[in-house]
Order: sequence, then C-alpha cells, then structure tokens
Amino acid sequence: MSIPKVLTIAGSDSSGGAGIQADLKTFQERDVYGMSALTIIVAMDPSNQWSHQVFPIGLDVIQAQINTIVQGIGVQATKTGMLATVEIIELVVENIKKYALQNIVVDPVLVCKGADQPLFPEVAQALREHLVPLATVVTPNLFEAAQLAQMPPIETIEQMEDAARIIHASGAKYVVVKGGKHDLDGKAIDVVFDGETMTHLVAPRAHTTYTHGAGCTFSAAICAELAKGETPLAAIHIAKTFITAAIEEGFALNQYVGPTKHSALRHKI
Ligand code: PXL
Repeated sequence: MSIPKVLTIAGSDSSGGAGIQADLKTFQERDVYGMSALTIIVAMDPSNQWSHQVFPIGLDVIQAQINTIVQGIGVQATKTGMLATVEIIELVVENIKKYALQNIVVDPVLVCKGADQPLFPEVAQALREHLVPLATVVTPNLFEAAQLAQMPPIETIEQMEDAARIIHASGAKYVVVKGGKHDLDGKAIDVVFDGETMTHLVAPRAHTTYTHGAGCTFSAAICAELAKGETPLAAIHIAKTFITAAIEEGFALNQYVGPTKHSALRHKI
C-alpha cells in the first residue's frame, strides 16, 4: 500500500519545537508522508526575553499551497494548528468544504507558550463558530477549552467534562480536553468525549518544563493515525502514548525553550 499522506495547515516555529516543524517531525516518526501549508511565521527575540513576533502569510499564498497539496496530490487526513487571523480561519474552512476533506484534526491554538495574550480575541470566536464544528477530533488545552465552551477558567475534571460536552454539541465528533499541564492528583488526565462516552486518558505527570510543542505534536500524531485508518479513539490513545514519551524526554534548547523529543519512541510502538 502506498504511504498515507497528510497535510498540516499551521505556523512555522523558527525554534523547531512546535508548529509545522513539530508536525512534520511527528508525521515522519509515525510513518506518514507529511506536507504543509504555512499560515504564519513565528520568530523569537533573543535580546528581549524570547518574546514572540508573528508574521502572517498572505491568503493567496496559503491558497496556492493548499491547491498544490490537495488538488495536486491528495491527502487522507489534515490537521490545523496556528491560524492566527479570522481571514485565515475562514479560508481554511472554505477549503475543507470545497475539497470535502476528511479526518480533520483541529488544534485550536490561541496563544503560544511565551506569549501571554491570545493572538487575537476574535480568533476564538471564529474557531468556535466555523472550524471546530468541522473537526473529526479537536484538541483544546484547558485555556482553549474554556474559550471554546465560553466557560470560566477550568480547574476540575468535572469542568473539563462540561467543556467537552459543550464543544461536542457544536459539531466536533471527538473532543479531547487536555489537562496535562495541570496537576490533577499528580496525573496528566485528558478527557475524551464522543457524544456518548466520556473516556479519561491517564498518564503519570512528567515533572518537566520542556513541553514546548506538546500540543502540536499530540494533534499531529492523531492526524497521522487517522490517515492510516485507525479509529479516532485508537488514534487518540496512540497519540497519548507518543506525546507522553516525547514529554518525558523533553530537553532544553536554550534558557527559554525546551521542546519535546519527537523521536522518543522511535522503533518502540
Ligand atoms: O505551541 C503553540 C504553537 C503553535 N504553532 C506555532 C508556534 C507555537 C508556539 O510557539 O510557534 C507556529
């Protein structure tokens, strides 16, 4: 069988740990052929505390990349990462509909670690109303889940479950609310909801701050497994194993940033 092909529509993280760099590394590790449509370039300022600068790509350039990949080659699954502006989100939504793309993983990126403000407040609304309803799997962290569900800050498992129900009701087929960053009884617990069953994914909480790009890596791994024909729930489980190992082997790049190790499970699962 030919190798499954996947597309990431996401931003470039110049430091290599998140964004399309994380996605393509993850695709390679999971044995799928990765392609990318770049939406934005993120650079960091070494002389100003690694503060983030974002440079969106023109809509015509994003469209040309998607045409190349979807019209010219074809994909079995697609993930979206940092989309940055309402216009980019609308373009991506249009393309998912126009090309009838299947197996859509939406990582609803609103902010990157190191920047403490949401990229643009209206981005949350556009994601909630237009893109999340098209998702096969959507993977919000606690902050993103609260924004998408329009809830106060999430602090408990019950609130994670409430958010998952609300987000599912908007149309997303599988909702994974990631609790990993928060210490819930010393465990990294994610809540998965498919409209009927609430599943908890439990892993020991890794004591590391080297988690840059973890969300990108997790959603890229789900995308890869969907492309291979795994069910969404199986894809989510495999991705959880993958990201748990990648976080356990996270490492420092400089005094500001430590990414996860995408190759941590090479040849092991
Ligand atoms: O981790 C969120 C994220 C996503 N995409 C890009 C990023 C970041 C954080 O730095 O740079 C391109």
